[in-house]
Amino acid sequence: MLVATGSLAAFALAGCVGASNENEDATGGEGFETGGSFELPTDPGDDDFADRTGQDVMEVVTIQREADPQFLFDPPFVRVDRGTTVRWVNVDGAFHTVTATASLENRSAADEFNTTIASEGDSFEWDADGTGRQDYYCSPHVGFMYGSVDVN
Ligand SMILES: [Cu+2]
Repeated sequence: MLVATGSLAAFALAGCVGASNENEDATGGEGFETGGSFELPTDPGDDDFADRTGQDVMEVVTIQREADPQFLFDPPFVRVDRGTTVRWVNVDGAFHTVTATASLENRSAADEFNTTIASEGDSFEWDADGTGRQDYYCSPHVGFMYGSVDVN
């Protein structure tokens, strides 16, 4: 079993687990353990991005954990093709937002999008029309719940 103990190491391991089923599962999940504390990087490298290229629609789900971070976007960092529709889905029932930011290190609302996915089943779709990275975060959980879409 995967035991998440480190910070970046745990994140990398979780990513590997997800890799085995990403072809059949367009709905995001990287297979994060609910236990084991770690911290998401605010400067993710290429290897931190889950490859979701070749999909018309891909989903990022919200998950609640028993350890830090308490809430996550899953997968937090995702690479898609230009033209992909990214759909954030609230599956844990907690109040979240999907808020664009110009920087993961200094998270503050930017113009691109800022919406609430307030309860279970709520979703938000964004068409990745441009290229480059679009960083975002959740306002109520700004300290640890964030992610990035890298559009190729
Ligand atoms: Cu949140």
